[in-house]
Amino acid sequence: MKSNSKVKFETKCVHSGISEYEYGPVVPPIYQTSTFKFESAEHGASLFAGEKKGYIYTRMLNPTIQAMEDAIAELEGGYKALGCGSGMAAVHTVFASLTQSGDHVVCSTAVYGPTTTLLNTIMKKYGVETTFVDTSNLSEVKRAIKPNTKVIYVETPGNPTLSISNLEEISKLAKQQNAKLVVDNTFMSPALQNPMAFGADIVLHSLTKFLNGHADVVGGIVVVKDEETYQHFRKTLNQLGGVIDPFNSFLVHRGIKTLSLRMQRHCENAQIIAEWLEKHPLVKSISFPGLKSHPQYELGLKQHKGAGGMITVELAGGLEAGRIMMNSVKLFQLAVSLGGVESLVQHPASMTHFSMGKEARLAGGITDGLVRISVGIENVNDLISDLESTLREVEKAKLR
Ligand code: LCS
Repeated sequence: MKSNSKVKFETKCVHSGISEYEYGPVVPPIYQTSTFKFESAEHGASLFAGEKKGYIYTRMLNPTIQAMEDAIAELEGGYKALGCGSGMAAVHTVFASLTQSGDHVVCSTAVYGPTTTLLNTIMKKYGVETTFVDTSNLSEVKRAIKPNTKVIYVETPGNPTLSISNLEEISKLAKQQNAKLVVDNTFMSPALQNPMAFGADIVLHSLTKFLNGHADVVGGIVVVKDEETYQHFRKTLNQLGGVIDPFNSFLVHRGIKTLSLRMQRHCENAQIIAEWLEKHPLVKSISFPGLKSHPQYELGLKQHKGAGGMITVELAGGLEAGRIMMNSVKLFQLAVSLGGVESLVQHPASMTHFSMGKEARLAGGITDGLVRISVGIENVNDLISDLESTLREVEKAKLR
């Protein structure tokens, strides 16, 4: 389907990225090949020289991968996209493309743990310095910008605190500084938030989460706005080598067809569960963008089309209470990752955000008692029954 088509998002989910293929299949074939034959020596040379268009080698480009990339570029309102082997490969491709030694990055404190670790280790080793700030607080972002700031990197809602950053205002700050605003849109998916509509330059996702939606693929994607950036990023990705493969691209493209439906159910279920949890006497604090108690609730209404499927809670009784909760769930599964059709719980301090270290965690509001819930698309009453019996186990321990 052609880009910039006027059809609605739900229709784009079904049709984006699909073009004409030999024999007329309605879904893109899986081109499970590492390399492509040239018609002649001259043809091969002209492909490498960029004089002719065509496929050369799957690390460089492959039709199944490209179909999935085109679909996501369209859903995000971008120009083109680059499929990566994981969300972290996407994060690395972005920093390797946009920075060099001596540059500075401003990054949200509430980001996926390994993103913080990548900036604090590998990027630091190559001479890129990062200042971590609460990007939901604009004056902190302003204060952190230095003459050599090249990237402002925002995750909104942030993992795992779900704090929301004002993309429109941060994009103005980035423009003034001639820096790029990069947004990790994993928690919302393009169904609920399009950061480029608020001025973001680059959008990335872990495809492992809502976009694929079925917990059976690890992948990432970077969406860009123009040909020059696309070519630059493509060269970097080709050199780093962290590309996605054709079969995983096929699965992601298949998952996208139900993205709109799935996100609707994730949002409905999470809203009901968050409201239920907020009233529960054992819940000390809760963060969910769809609750009026969320500090950036109003901003969320402007920036999102829905509050998403992620909830973070702190139980009265702290870490021990959270441990009992995680060990007694039956329908919810105790596993990291998120955004799949099945509901999951996990403990950020000892799991997803462990690598950051306690000091960085506390600076980002990630206390030891936080439990993160990824709400799936099951029947919401079944999910609540599971949480009810789980919290009865916590109550029995008399930790309050
Ligand atoms: N960005 C966000 C917001 C993420 O949540 C993750 C993974 C990544 C990037 C990296 O993606 P990956 O390389 O895993 O595809 N988040 C995970 C989480 O919260 N639990 O397990 C993985």
